[in-house]
Amino acid sequence: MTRRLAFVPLALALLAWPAAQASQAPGADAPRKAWWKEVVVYQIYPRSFQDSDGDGIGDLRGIISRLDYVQSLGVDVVWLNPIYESPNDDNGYDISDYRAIMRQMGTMADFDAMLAGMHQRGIKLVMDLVVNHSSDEHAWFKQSRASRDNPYRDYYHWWPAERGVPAKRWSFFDEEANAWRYDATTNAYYLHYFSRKQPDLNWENPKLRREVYELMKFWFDKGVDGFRMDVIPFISKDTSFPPLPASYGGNYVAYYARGPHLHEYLQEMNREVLSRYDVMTVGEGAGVAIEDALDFVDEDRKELQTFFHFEVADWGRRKGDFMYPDPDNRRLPDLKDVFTRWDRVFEKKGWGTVYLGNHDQSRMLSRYGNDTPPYRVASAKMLLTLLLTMRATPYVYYGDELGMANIRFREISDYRDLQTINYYTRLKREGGDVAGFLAAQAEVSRDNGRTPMQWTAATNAGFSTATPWIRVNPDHESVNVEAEERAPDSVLSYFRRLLRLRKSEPTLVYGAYQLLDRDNPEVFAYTRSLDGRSLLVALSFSASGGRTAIPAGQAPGKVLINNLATSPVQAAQLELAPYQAVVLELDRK
Ligand code: TEU
Repeated sequence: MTRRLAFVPLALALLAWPAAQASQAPGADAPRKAWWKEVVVYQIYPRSFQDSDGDGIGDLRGIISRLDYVQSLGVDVVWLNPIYESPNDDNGYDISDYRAIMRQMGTMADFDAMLAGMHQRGIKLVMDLVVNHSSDEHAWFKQSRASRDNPYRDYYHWWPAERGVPAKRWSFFDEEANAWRYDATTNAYYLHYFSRKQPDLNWENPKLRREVYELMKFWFDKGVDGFRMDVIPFISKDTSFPPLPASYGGNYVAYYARGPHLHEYLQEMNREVLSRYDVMTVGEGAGVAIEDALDFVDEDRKELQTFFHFEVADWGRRKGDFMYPDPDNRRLPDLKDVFTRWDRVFEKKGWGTVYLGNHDQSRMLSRYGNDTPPYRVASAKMLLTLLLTMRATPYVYYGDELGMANIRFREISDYRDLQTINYYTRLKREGGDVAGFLAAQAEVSRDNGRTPMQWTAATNAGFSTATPWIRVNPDHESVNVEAEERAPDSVLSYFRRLLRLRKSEPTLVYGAYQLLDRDNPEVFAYTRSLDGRSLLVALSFSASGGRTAIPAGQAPGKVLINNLATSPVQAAQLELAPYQAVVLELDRK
């Protein structure tokens, strides 16, 4: 199946044009309609979803065997983290061959079968595009490092050592937090924003950009439906590598996200590749300031469709060091402000995304909800309600539909993630507080979000017949698909109902968002309105429930969904039980 728009005959395209215009949402200011605004995306971390060949690592045949389950959720799109050939320094985010499947994941034939199986079920596939950097084991880098006059030398960023030590660049994963690595073969330093095994590709070289566009076409021509673009704002660099400008106040990530030719390259990518296919794009907007956000997704600029911002992910974590939680940065009104300010950005142009968990975050339930026994089910349902009632494309992370929680490792030997391990190594060498760091990571490490999918109460949770690559959460004995399928009041059953509600209510997709009761420390309440229809969403973020008023001039109408059996409606106000979530119609008085 090829969806190259260039192949659509002109007459057909002209016929389709007025229809596309007619389907626009009414009202000059309402967002334009598009299929990728209406979908719900389910993210699968392939290493941890289902192992089929007994090596303890999830794989493509495993995913194929679970496609009926994915379809039963009602989701429209699967986003799959990288499955390309990789030495797995960073679990596939270090790619050594962009056109091959990682051996542990299976073969290209398995991939083709998986994609066909998804399409048969009406599910689209979004792949991960990791092109800010490659693996140091990629053939390009092997060539590049071999000699200074190698034709691939300029595929990466090199700083000749005779010019002295290059200006500091901070690295996310390096054992010394240093993004320059000296390589003796050619007496030069290479740049790596991530690990030493993830050298940054040189986008200032047009040959490299052409290679990227060709590999994107390779996957689109296979029928892939879109890309999630890893740290895409980092691609362009000032290759004079000056010291960090003082105006950044030490914030390297913000600097990385503002390279001199970034938008030029995104427009080129759109022209050369994206505009030729009917696909979806979501950039990982690491480091992007809110005032720069629209530049990436304004339709008129022809760059990307959407991106992930980091302000919800940063809430609850220490400013300036996301490896630590921060109890003083957990006020509900601040979280509401994040949602409200980002909704405003895309009010007239562009479009947003919403996520509460992914493979780089600890579990949604443990971070924003309450995973203690009396509240875990209600708060997991409440958070899913938030996800599916925002004006933005929702991304649901595997296992969050069950209420999976943080595993909270105690020992450094339990961890598999280089981010935690390398930070620990540095702290230990510097004589830092490693016990404090381990306590922090138990709450916020990425490995919390990477434990195996919980299918059953059996050994290894039905994920694998072998010892899994990372430990299974012991709570799988009660939190698992099999048990939740049987229980009508489970998180899973609620999620399916909620998803049907989202899909049947255009108001939840396109309706204007209005925050209510901003200073309420317990309840997050807002309305969504479209074409005279108004819905009220009220969410308790508190173990003591909370109350909020029905907006003046309105009366509570039909309750569309409620995560608890008790009704919160009390005349002119809602009295919410702990972690209660409700969506109801508002009638004009
Ligand atoms: O993440 C980039 C990124 O900004 C993360 O390092 C994030 O800040 C951090 O993990 C929060 O805990 C992307 C991928 O999503 C991540 O999995 C990769 O490790 C990274 O790029 C390098 O490719």
